[in-house]
Amino acid sequence: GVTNGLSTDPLTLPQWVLVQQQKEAPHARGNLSILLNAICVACKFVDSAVRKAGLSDLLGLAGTGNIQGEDQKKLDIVANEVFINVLRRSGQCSVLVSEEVDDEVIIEGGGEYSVVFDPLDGSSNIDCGVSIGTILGIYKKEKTEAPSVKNVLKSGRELVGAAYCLYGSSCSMVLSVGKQPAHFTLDPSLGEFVLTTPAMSVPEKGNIYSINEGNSVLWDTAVSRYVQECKNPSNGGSPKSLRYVGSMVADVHRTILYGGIFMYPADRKATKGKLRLLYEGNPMAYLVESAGGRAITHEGPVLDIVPASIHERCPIFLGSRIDIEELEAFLHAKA
Ligand code: AHM
Ligand code: MG
Repeated sequence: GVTNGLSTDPLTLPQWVLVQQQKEAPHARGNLSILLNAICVACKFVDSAVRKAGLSDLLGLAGTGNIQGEDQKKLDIVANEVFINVLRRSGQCSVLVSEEVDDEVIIEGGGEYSVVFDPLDGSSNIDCGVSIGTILGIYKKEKTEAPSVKNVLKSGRELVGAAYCLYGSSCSMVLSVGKQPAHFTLDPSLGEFVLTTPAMSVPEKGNIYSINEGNSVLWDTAVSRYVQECKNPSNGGSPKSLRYVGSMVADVHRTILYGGIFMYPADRKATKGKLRLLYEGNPMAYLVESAGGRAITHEGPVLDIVPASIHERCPIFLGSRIDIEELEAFLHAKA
């Protein structure tokens, strides 16, 4: 109920998790619930660090690099440490893969779950106060499987859950464990994520395209022609609007809410695209598909790719079902 403009019946993320467990798996031991609650705590910690970054000397470079040869920002490192520590302490994980850590982290005697994550995505936006986010994918291993990198070198179809947290004008968590994603908004005064949309669905079609157009000289013919079609539809319809934040979480969140298409294609320079399959492409593809949208590479579904290594990249096009179908007509056309 809403009384005097206040929801007097808030459902917090930990409560939602418990309700789901009682509904879906009444005999489960609650290990996934413990893991999801741990993720929730880490996201709240990072949100709080992001909000006060300028005040507590957390902006700027840390003076180190990660395996991708990228400079690490101080907040990248803080976020990475928080997620590693909180996930390890949850007791539910045996393998962790982070964008910021070269090798997989194996936790001996940990639980059945493995988590792949980008602790703070959109680093180029940190220092100017533009939205950034965290992306996570969750796998479960067989009890007999030894903890190893093999637990996560699986296609995205094997994910048991995925989530992102957007540190934006408000802090949003979008989470799916096999069903349509649920959207939670952080109530800063409660310090709790409160359920704001129980089941999200991507509009069938949108009027926004989102791509780093600065790379257009490097695109292949299909992508160039499709983007031209977005700007100047051959049926004489209205052009799409261009929106590109440069933080995948923000661009994907908008795409799920408003519809349209987000693209990071392979190009002449980045021959496998830029985004990482395990902790960027797959979790987002899983969430978008769970919301009724689609996510593909130049060839087929992102979720069908079986990764060979933990930091590999993949091209990605995701969004509204009809927009992706229109793109496919260009991708499959003979040059
Ligand atoms: P990062 O992991 O170094 O932050 O890079 C990933 C980000 C994504 O959030 C975003 O979609 C993309 O890089 C933007 O790249 P570009 O600046 O090349 O457009
Ligand atoms: Mg990233």
